Amino acid sequence: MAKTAIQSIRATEVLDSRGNPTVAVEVKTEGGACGRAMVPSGASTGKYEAYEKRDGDSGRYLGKGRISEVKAVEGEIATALLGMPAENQKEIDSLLCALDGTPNKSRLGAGAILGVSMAVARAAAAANGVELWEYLSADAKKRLPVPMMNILNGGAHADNPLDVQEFMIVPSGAASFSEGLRIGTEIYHTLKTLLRERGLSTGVGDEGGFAPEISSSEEALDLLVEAIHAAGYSEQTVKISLDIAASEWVTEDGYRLPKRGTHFTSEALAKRIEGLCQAYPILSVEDPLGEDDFKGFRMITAALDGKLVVGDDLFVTNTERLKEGIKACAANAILIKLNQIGTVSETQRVMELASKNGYAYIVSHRSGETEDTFIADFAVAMGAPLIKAGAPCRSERVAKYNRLLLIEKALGTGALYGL
Ligand code: 2PG
Ligand code: MG
Repeated sequence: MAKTAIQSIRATEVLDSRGNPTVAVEVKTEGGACGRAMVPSGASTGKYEAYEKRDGDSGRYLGKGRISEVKAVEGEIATALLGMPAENQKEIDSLLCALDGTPNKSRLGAGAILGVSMAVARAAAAANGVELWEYLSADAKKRLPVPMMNILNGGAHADNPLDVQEFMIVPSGAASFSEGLRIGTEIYHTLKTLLRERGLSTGVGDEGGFAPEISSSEEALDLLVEAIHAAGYSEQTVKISLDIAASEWVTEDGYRLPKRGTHFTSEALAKRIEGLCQAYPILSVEDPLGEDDFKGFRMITAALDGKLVVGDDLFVTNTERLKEGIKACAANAILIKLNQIGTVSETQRVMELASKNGYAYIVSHRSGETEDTFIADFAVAMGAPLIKAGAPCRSERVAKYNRLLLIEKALGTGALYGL
């Protein structure tokens, strides 16, 4: 039996950063290599995402248990995969999809499938004696992604009155990843001081960003600009990115801000966001419109020439959805979340399609995370120019940044950085 053949697959129900159950998977090879992975979970999930299967047993974790996915991993999936070489990632991922047999992985559950897919990649890397980023590398050039740090939280990630979900700072003008991370972190602490001075709360939301009792986007953006300047930086070095997460606002007749109650048509919402993008140093805007509003996306992409318009719920890391977007000229960048599609190989495929069609890609965490740092290695391996991993606060967010610091060190002077 080959040393890299899969010998065992185990799964465990563990907790994510919001205290909800998720799935951890451990894959061992005949040669004694081991790969572990944990699956994240979203709050503002797109309706076209792969299916996160929860038990629905109200007697355990308020119905949110993941025992059925654990059983799927240790039962059907393990039976099908035992003995296969762990390097056969593509074959294993196709087999997982075929075994599930549904278009959205709802039979076995996307958590079970992705947990196995990621743990297999880690086991193969370990069996080959290399780091995950080296093992998955598509390119000889190594790029460290620019961090998009979500330092003001709103929307579904915080109980404050802000309707926009994420206000991020992006130190794209820094000389290196470590310098960018330091700059972003200094701005984060400076923002904390500014909030305190104004008597605003410095409690944090799901992604470690502050969640003060402010309601207007302008007020939030003014605070960010002030914090950038007060920390000693300029808009040349540090840009701002927004995740509007507008799928959360969709109603039968357009959009309604859930907290403020204001109503918009697609055109009016696009205009409102265009206005914000022109008034502030904005690099990118994610999900400015809802997940079915390809027409609105096309409009705003044309209007916001030179800025990144990012599809998250719109594309859900899915090649078919991205193809539709390319045809419709909707957005010019795609957010990449492994658990939206459910296997490593499918995620790589959508990134290749994006790249071929001139769409930028941004690797992203979920609002419900774990200490797993897979996305840090994955971003480097895939040459992603940007990574969205939250504020420099809370260990499930910081773990990704710390992992990137270690990769940067390992790469030495060979590491590229910047957009
Ligand atoms: C998003 C993500 C991550 P969630 O909308 O981009 O920030 O949030 O994981 O809740 O979908
Ligand atoms: Mg989003």
